[in-house]
Amino acid sequence: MLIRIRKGWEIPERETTPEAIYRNRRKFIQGIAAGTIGAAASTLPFGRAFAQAALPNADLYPAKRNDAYTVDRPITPKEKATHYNNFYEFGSHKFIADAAQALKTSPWKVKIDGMVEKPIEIDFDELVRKMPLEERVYRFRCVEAWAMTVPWTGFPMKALVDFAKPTSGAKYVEMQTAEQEDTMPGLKQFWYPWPYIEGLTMAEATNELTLIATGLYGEPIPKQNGAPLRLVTPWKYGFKNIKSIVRFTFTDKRPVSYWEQIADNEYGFWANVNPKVPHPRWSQAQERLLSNGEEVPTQLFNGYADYVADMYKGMEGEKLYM
Ligand SMILES: Nc1nc2c(c(=O)[nH]1)N[C@H]1C(S)=C(S)[C@@H](COP(=O)(O)O)O[C@H]1N2
Ligand SMILES: [Mo]
Repeated sequence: MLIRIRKGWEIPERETTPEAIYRNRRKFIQGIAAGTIGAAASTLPFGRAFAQAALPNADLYPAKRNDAYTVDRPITPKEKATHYNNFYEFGSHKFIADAAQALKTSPWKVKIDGMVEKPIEIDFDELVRKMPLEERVYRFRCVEAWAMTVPWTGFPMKALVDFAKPTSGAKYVEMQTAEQEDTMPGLKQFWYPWPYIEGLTMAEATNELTLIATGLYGEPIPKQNGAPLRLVTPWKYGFKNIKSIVRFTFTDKRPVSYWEQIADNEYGFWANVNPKVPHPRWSQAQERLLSNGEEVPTQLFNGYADYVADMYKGMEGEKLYM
C-alpha cells in the first residue's frame, strides 16, 4: 500500500503546529535550561531554540492564537521562513541566518521619544510584559515578489502608542533599527544610509492589523527575523516591516525610510501591496511562495483591503503602491 505523506505546505493551516506540540516542546526546552535533560544541548538540532529559551521572557511563548486573523494558505515551514531572510545589517543577500546569531539582544533598550507626553527609555523585557501578547497568522509579501505565511506572536502597535501617550500634534511614528558596529558587518557598507529607518502614519500605526512581533512559530522571534521586536504590517511590502527596533519617535514630519533614501523612484513611503502597480523593474502581479516555489496571484493590499483600504480614501494623489 502506498501511503502518501503530505508535504508541509499541503497541510491546512488549522492543522499545523498545534498548541500541544508547542507546549511539550517548551517543557522540553525548559528542562534543558534547568539542566535536567543532560548536557547535550549544544549537539541538539535546535541548539538555537535553546539559546532563545534562555531569554528572560521565554515563558511568554507560545501565546494564545487569535483565530480572527488566520488565513486560507498553509503556514510556511519554519525552516524556510527562518533561513531566507532580508536583513542588510548582516549582509545584502538572503542567507544571513547564521551571521545574525551574533546580534546582542539582551539587554535591549527601547527609546520612545519625540512628540510624547514624557520621553522614556525602557528595557525590552519590561516593555513586553506590559503588552497584550497573542499569536496571529498573517500573509507576508516582499517587494521582490516572494511571499510567506507565518504565525507571529506580538502585540497590537496600538497598545504601544497608548503606552507612549503621543501629543495631539504627532502625525507619524518613525522607527529605527539597532546599530551594533561589532555584530553587524553590513554597517561597514558605508554607502548605505544606516540606521535602517521606517515610518507609519498614526492611523496606520494604530490600525488593528499592525503588530509589533516579538515571537515567531510560538517561540521568541529568531535574531534573523528581527529579535527582539520588529514591525509587522501585512498589507504593505516587506521592507516596511523594520527589524530589531530600538527607537520609536513620534513626529509631525513624514519619515524618509532607508529604502526611500536609497532609491525613491523604486521604494516609497506607502508601499501598499497592489498587483496592478508594477515595480519599475518587475511585475507585482504574482508572488512566489517560499514554501514550495509556487507562483500565485498577488491580492490588493495583500488580501487585507477590508481592514485598511479606508485609510487611503481621498489620497489618490499619493504614490500609495510603491
Ligand atoms: N533592519 C532591517 N529591517 C528589515 C530589513 C533590513 O534589511 N533591515 N529588510 C526588510 C525586508 S526588504 C523584508 S522582505 C523583511 C524580511 O523579513 P524576514 O527576514 O523576517 O522574512 O524585513 C524587512 N526589515
Ligand atoms: Mo523585502
